[in-house]
Amino acid sequence: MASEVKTAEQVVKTVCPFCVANCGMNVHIKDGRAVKVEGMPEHPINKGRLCPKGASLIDYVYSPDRLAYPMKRRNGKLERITWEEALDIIATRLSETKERYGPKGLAVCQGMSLLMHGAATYSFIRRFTDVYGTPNFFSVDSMCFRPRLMGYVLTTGIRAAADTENARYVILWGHNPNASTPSASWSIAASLRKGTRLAVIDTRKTPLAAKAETHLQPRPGTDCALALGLLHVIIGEGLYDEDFVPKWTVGFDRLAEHVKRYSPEKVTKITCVPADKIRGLAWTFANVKPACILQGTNALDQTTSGVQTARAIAMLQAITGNLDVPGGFITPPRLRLHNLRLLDMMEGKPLGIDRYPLFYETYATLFGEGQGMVLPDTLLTDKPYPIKAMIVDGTNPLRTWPDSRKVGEAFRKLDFLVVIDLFLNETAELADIVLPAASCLERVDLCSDFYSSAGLPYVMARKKVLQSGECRSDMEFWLALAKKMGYENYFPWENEAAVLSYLLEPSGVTLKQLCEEQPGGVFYASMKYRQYEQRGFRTPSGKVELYSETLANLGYDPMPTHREPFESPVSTPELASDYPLILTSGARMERYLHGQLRNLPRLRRAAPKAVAEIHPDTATQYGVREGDTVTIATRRGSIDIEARLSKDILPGVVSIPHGWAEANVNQLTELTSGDPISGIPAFKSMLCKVQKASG
Ligand SMILES: Nc1nc2c(c(=O)[nH]1)N[C@H]1C(S)=C(S)[C@@H](COP(=O)(O)OP(=O)(O)OC[C@H]3O[C@@H](n4cnc5c(=O)[nH]c(N)nc54)[C@H](O)[C@@H]3O)O[C@H]1N2
Ligand SMILES: Nc1nc2c(c(=O)[nH]1)N[C@H]1C(S)=C(S)[C@@H](COP(=O)(O)OP(=O)(O)OC[C@H]3O[C@@H](n4cnc5c(=O)[nH]c(N)nc54)[C@H](O)[C@@H]3O)O[C@H]1N2
Ligand code: SF4
Ligand SMILES: [Mo]
Repeated sequence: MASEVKTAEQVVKTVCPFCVANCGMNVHIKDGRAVKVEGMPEHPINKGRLCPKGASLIDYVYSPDRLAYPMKRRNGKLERITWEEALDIIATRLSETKERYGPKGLAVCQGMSLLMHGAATYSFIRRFTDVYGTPNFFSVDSMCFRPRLMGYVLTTGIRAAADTENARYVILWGHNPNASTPSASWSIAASLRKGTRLAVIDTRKTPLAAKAETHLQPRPGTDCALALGLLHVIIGEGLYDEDFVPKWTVGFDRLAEHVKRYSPEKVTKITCVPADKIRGLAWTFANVKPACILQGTNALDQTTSGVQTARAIAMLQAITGNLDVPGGFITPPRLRLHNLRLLDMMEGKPLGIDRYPLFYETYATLFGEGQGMVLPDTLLTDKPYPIKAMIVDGTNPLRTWPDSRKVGEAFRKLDFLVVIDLFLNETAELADIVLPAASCLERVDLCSDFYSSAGLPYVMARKKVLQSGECRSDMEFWLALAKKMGYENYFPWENEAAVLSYLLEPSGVTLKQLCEEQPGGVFYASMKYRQYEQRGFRTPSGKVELYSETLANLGYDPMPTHREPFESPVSTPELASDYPLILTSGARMERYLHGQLRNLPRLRRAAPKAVAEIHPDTATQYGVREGDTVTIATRRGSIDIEARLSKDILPGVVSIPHGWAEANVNQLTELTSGDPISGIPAFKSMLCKVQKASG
């Protein structure tokens, strides 16, 4: 019998790329192939577990439809070219664009996956846009969690986070971690077993709502009113922290006056939540300490009151004395990295900032990007100036941005479009140049913003263990392009590892440590509490700003005020007679990441189709039965989708997940419909109608 030659299996520690939880993984490599993936038992976030997405990493990395080499469009068809040719073409076209239209004629769009590369790739791309001179950089922040950050910073000066692990009482507000951050749902379930008390505020009965002691089900887009109702009870009944409030807040009297208008009975009329539930929640939240509110990553942001709702949620925690205490609303330390930005080289401000100035910068927090939701109009009209070239990195605007039809029309007008991705998505189908991106096992990068609910001060590196076709990491692409453009002076690094080593210098952690000595990760700081006692809050007044002079000066409401959604039975009653139902979109599905992962059979089998969730009473009203194909229409367009009847959703509301090519809910959504302060689209509250599809 021939003896088998066995090579030892190597186990590499890395970080899952599929959601903000950043779970640790052990990937087994044998004969140059990744053969198995498991959760890393000693990892502080997932403690050995993986959700179905993470467990599918090997299928993802080896999926047969991955891009393997650069391509160029010739006579409408994509043809293989070399990296050298691709970089030459891009460099030439970018130089021509700059000559003809100035640096602003180039826009760069970055997706959610790139955020999961950690801070390094992001700031590296920004260095490129700075040196080129274009301010027109847009990320998914234009649609995602930015209102929450802006609201927290406007109120407390910090990007606070909820410390659910140490809290005795937790409110989950517009958040279903079982789908969107499974590892957070595991830790909340563990806390419940230890006696933590839980309330859930969600339009649907989520798995944790079923376990919570109270579940409030507001009409979509009315959470700001609900928060004001809670403040009404807490202030009216004197349940606030009498030491903290006078010492550390400004505008308390004005807030007390303001919330008098939001009695529980009045709030019931707006939100559909019974008044006794509002009183009960306010009372418990104010009395059980420490307590915190874990706000979903975007559900409340994607409404007309995004920033103001986040402000009210910050205030609830501040006035009850839960700010910056263990188990409360805390400030996670951040990894200190070199700043790669060269802001002086950027020409002017990005698009959208004249309309949404705080989106660019809120106090000392420089977000520094444009509001991408105005970009399609600019592409279509050349106003205020032409943007003719675009590089799209790790995002698929034709599926994930609102009003897909208009976005497609706008992108087709570009003179030159480059897409770098792992797959040929709809946006890549329009591109002049398509580049193959490396997966997380084919690149080195840093992961530092660990999403335990409170943001763990932990850093871990991903290691390059495979090479797939001619794929290159995003950072390698931008580095090669910078060199091709003649920017060596600003990009002196030889490769990714050199960039990362440089970036890490101020952190006290080295790349060698993360790759070789402590590949499972390093705690880089310890948590600190009540930091405001030394230096005050980083707001203009140095205190928690219940009343915001900054907002008042810009013409916004200085205190959180409920604004009806841009379309609702209350704000647009005539429209509601034609479109009588409320549509909320984008509740996460555990198996998929936005538009991704549906190509993996092991994930697809259990969730093969897009479905719209509708309450049985509402379905009966429209003659719809379980499994029927229905046409759902808004003013923007219509899609056909299967109906799933569920008592878990509020009657009169339809919930459709995003990311499905064959039933793209973004044919129904609108670009500039949402929050007047941040410009985030109102994905979570629109008007729609439902009928059984013909044929
Ligand atoms: N599996 C998976 N995980 C993901 C993602 C993914 O695509 N797939 N995407 C990642 C990204 S980028 C993000 S931003 C996060 C999003 O994360 P979250 O915003 O936390 O999204 P969900 O966990 O789906 O929770 C949203 C909940 O809000 C409820 N809801 C909808 N409208 C309203 C409303 O008006 N008021 C209230 N109170 N509730 C409402 C929905 O029913 C849903 O249960 O998820 C991240 N994680
Ligand atoms: N209606 C509705 N629409 C929504 C939302 C909603 O709730 N409702 N949510 C919005 C939110 S919060 C977000 S964050 C956006 C997300 O929007 P996108 O970021 O556009 O979402 P994805 O579908 O994940 O697209 C990412 C693309 O990046 C590619 N990719 C993955 N990893 C890498 C990588 O390492 N490098 C490169 N170059 N490419 C990579 C994937 O193959 C995919 O084609 O969607 C938004 N759209
Ligand atoms: S919870 Fe998120 S990070 Fe963890 S395995 Fe699942 S997708 Fe990956
Ligand atoms: Mo997001």
